[in-house]
Amino acid sequence: MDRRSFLTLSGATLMGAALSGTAGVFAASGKAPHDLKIQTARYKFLDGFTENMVSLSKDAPPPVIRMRQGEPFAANVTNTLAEATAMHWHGIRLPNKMDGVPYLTQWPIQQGETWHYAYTSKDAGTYWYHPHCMTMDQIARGLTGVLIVDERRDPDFDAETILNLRDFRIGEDGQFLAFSSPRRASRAGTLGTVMTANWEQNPVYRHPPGAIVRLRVAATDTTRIYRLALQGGAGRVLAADGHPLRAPLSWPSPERPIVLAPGQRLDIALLMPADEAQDVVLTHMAASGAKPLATFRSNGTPVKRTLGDIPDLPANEVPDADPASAKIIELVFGWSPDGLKPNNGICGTLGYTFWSINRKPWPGDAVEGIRPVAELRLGQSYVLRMRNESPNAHPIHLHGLVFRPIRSNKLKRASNWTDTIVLTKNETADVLLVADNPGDWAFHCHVIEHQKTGLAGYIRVT
Ligand SMILES: [Cu+2]
Repeated sequence: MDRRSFLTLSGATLMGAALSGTAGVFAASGKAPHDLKIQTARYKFLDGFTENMVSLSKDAPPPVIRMRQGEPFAANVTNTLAEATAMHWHGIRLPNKMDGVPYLTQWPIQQGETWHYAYTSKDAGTYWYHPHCMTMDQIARGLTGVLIVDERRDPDFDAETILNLRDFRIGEDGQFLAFSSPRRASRAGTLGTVMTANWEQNPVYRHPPGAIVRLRVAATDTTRIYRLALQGGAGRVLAADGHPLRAPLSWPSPERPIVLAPGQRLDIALLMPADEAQDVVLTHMAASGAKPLATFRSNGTPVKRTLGDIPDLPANEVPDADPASAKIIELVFGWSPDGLKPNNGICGTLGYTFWSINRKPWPGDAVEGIRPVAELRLGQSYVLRMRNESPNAHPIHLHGLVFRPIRSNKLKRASNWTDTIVLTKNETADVLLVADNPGDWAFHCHVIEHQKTGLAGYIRVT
């Protein structure tokens, strides 16, 4: 691989985060950078250890990373794996060169190399981080963590539980099964075999009776689209995909679960039962029945709170678009033309394409001359008219910008800011945004098998 040959790939500037000796990047940051070392790990899900996992330590899930709204954050990401990687900070509206997308915003981080990331999040909320190179393998093997941007002033909750929801695809011997197959990649994707929250099966978290708990839930699985319900508690949904709600969402009940697709997050205020030893259970409402994901048990000295004590979260400062002047851009998600083989770059390929945006499958990483699927003018308002012409659901994720749905031919959607919208079968949804962040922004399905078999592209803002 000749790195220099990719210099012409896009208009993105590949400066600012060089491979070594970039102390200057941290000049604006008063704090020491986090040292994140991507490494192989092992963990006990079943009887024995599952080997060949990927995390940031040798025997634990990737940690929750916290930063404060409006304050600089920096991380040194070191790759100790024998394959390339790159780190993406999902949902954060950051400078393009910090976005962690190989060939679009940076070089892949090769074995033994360190990449420096530094940015300041203007938004508070619940986000997550994951690799954007060798994505199928490294996410399936464990490398997904929750990223929290705390509000400038801490809201008044009694407690907090952070849940990283995901599956692992392991066999009875505790070792990984194949993460993908062509048959499933061309349909809904390959599901895992063990459902976890924070790498545990139905962990129990204890909170005082009557306490108001902030639940932060992130769906970081490669494939599973959760239908979440809380059984036995009361409360209010506060935020979706990092952003406090503009339009209310109903309480996630077994009758009306909330869909949470790969990449999406929810912040929920849960009022614990007033009595001791009562359980509230977060469940996935699968077609085959309710699957418990995590349990919240009232335990300890009671806190006598009511629903009226739930604090409101301050809105993030997202510029609202002007629907009257918004230009419409049409995007179609569907099958790919036959016979196209993706380029086998160092960031991984499944070897075939099934999916496309506007009939063009992503031709593989490190291909020169790939055009953006849309070119937006900085500061201009747009409607992205997104049409899913397939029978499968696609959580479509846009980096660097947020948008809100304003119309759908199938669903009544709350018009909340998001970075990931789940398009259902044959749905056409209009979303509104202001192109307020310059750069080349990755735009793809977050079912990783769909992303890696063609359902990917990028949107250019200049
Ligand atoms: Cu998809």
